[in-house]
Amino acid sequence: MTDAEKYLFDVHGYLVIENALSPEEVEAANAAVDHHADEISIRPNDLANGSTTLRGKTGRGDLGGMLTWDKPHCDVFRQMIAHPKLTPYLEELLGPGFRLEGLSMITMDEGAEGFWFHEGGEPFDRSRGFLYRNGRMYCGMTNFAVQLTDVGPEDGGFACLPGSHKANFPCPDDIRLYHTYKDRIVQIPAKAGDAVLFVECLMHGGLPWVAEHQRRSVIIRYNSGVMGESLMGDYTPPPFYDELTDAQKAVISAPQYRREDKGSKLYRTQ
Ligand SMILES: O=C(O)CCC(=O)C(=O)O
Repeated sequence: MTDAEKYLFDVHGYLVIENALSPEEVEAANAAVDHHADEISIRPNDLANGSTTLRGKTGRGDLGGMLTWDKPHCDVFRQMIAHPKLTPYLEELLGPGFRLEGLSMITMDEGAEGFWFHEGGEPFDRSRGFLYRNGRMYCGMTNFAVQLTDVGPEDGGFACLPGSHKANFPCPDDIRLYHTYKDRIVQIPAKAGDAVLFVECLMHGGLPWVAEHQRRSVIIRYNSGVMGESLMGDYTPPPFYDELTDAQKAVISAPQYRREDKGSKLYRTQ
């Protein structure tokens, strides 16, 4: 992560990583989604949560299970979970031993509703926080929205209030519902293959999708190795675990403590 990227992520709570996927990876992911298009489940048009400015004609689409799809369709999604263009950001923000907490996809067709603005720095959430301490950032849940289709500046889709990951006061509901101070909310344009990195405690949501082409964003969630939000009961590796590379296995792990370099040789003798 460059100094400029650290500065921008600290100030805004998000960053656009251009060309995270190659054109071949984007093509493979879109072909896989096309093949599984009948599995996209259209939500019941309720994410606007009563907002008159976020409502749409239809619900957005959700798709999951990509890591378990038959080959070759699963391959590019398995590459994404430990992608060399993306893991350096996770190492910086989550530290060694970061864990995958989920991979799913959002689709939006023209007229699909937006998503009310949720999360934000207040109240502080142990699993979804953001801290700066002793020269580095410490994040809780941290996500990539990997774009499989272009997102133009007026298209809609992922939007946020930059800097809200550091909020100290509760956000008023009329701002969350996009009824007031709309000019403070930023919709993030990106090209197919770009990844929007954002910390979950950034207040974020979605604007209604107005473009003619389908929005396709792969949402990949991680947390530090000690957090286990998406884990219930005993940890069981997924059935496809043995098919993964070592780097991919490393992110599919039970919560664990990995001691970071604490600077003193005394720690290394224990
Ligand atoms: O990208 C969007 O439409 C909203 C995503 C979102 O709210 C989330 O990932 O929590």
